[in-house]
Amino acid sequence: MEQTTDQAEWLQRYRLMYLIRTFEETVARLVRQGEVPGFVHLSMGQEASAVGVMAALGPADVVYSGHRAHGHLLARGADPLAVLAEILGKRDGLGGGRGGSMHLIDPGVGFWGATGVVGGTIPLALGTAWARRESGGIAVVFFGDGASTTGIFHESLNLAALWSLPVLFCCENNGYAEFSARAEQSPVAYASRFAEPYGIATARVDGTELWTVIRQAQAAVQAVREGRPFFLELEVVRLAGHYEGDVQTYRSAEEREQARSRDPVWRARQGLLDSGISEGEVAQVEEEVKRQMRAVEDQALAMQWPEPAAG
Ligand SMILES: Cc1ncc(C[n+]2csc(CCOP(=O)(O)OP(=O)(O)O)c2C)c(N)n1
Ligand SMILES: [Mg+2]
Repeated sequence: MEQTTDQAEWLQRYRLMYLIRTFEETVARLVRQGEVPGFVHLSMGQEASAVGVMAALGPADVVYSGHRAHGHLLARGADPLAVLAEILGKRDGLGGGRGGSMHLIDPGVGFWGATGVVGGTIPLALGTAWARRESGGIAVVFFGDGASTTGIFHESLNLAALWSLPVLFCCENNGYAEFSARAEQSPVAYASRFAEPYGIATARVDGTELWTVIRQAQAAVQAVREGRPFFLELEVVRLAGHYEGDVQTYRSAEEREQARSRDPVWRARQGLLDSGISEGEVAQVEEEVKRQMRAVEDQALAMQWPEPAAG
């Protein structure tokens, strides 16, 4: 079948989501094999949020993230080999192998950094937005529902509203902060409610549905380009543990099963098939991505470590 432009674009977005999933499955296995120094937080269940928001951005926009950042960085267009090399601590990784999974950065694709400090990049996005008011670019910051209970988050919302900064707050609400469900961390059910008293426009969407995220992100980005902050809450699922190795005794089997039924990669795949793209075409994309990841893994494992004495 000859593809229409739309179908080609959908397939391209799905490829990216599938790449993020396959990348993280590879990382999970490498953790089990003892190849990964430091902690790793996987974003399985949050792929539609990453790919959907990035689809609404332009090259002049700047993105920040937190400790669950692999998907954001790959969706922004980073080279999977350079990302995996960094996670493995290799010399040719994005940060020379010194940062690891929680401190990814790639200014070349407009990704100005991730951090293990919960909420830590939110004020950085404010500073970037301030500096970009004249140039037209916007700042986007991803953080979790847990980060929305920190002081730095509220200080940032206050200033962003006061100064009408072009910043898009993307809260990925996966219902957990480490091992605590939302109801155990805050009496406020939804993070976007925090934005309302500051007069910041909000939207709360199903963050597991790619096309919903794209549509809503485009509207949000448009508002921000006109000079107003916007708070986009993406309701996602956390399909993995808080960190790799977390046995999740605090989650019931039913709740985990329910989360799996909202798997964004599976939902995007179904959407492709419903739109008339054949099973064969989808399977071919998946095969190509798996082959790509096998090559990336082999190359990353063969790379050199940094010199201990090097800066
Ligand atoms: C300032 C700070 N406080 C506490 C922690 C410990 N910590 C690491 S992840 C996390 C939970 C974050 O939850 P959320 O923002 O919802 O992100 P998620 O892990 O769900 O993606 C906490 C409390 C930290 N890293 N930094
Ligand atoms: Mg969370």
